[in-house]
Amino acid sequence: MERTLVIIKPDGVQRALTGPILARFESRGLRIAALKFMQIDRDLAERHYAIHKGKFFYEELVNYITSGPVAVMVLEGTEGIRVVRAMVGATRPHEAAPGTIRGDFALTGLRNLIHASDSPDTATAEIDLFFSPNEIVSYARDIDRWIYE
Ligand SMILES: Nc1nc2c(ncn2[C@@H]2O[C@H](COP(=O)(O)OP(=O)(O)O)[C@@H](O)[C@H]2O)c(=O)[nH]1
Ligand SMILES: [Mg+2]
Repeated sequence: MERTLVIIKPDGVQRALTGPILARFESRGLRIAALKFMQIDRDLAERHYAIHKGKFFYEELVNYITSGPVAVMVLEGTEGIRVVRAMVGATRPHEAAPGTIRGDFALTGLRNLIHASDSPDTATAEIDLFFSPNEIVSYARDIDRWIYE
């Protein structure tokens, strides 16, 4: 069982794609361990995107992620980090494969709808940044026995 952090970015919320995107993860079998709707402030954005500080697109990136409300969640499942990244698709929407979230719902530029952790280390750090331990729920669903052998 691996946990990963997903953010439906401001363009995803504004385009009313929060539900359709979340539905894909649920349909795949991933389990929601935490979920909140919020507006990211500049301080949190800078901490979340610290790895990109100094890059030419950093300012634009911070402005983008703080430009409107977002849906933030922790998802869990077998190989959760890799599975979710594969479902998200390539960073540039026009390069994202059909069948991926970006490849099905986004077209151009870097308004790419969604963030997902890219490694176990970043997943741990990002989950920590957005959720306190008591906001993350451990539980089993009745359907899990039909998903997990
Ligand atoms: N404006 C601009 N934004 C970028 C560029 N590269 C990446 N970004 C943004 O920064 C985010 C983080 O970049 P990265 O970690 O490489 O991509 P991701 O993990 O696929 O989201 C991307 O999702 C984009 O929103 C760029 O060249 N220009
Ligand atoms: Mg990234």
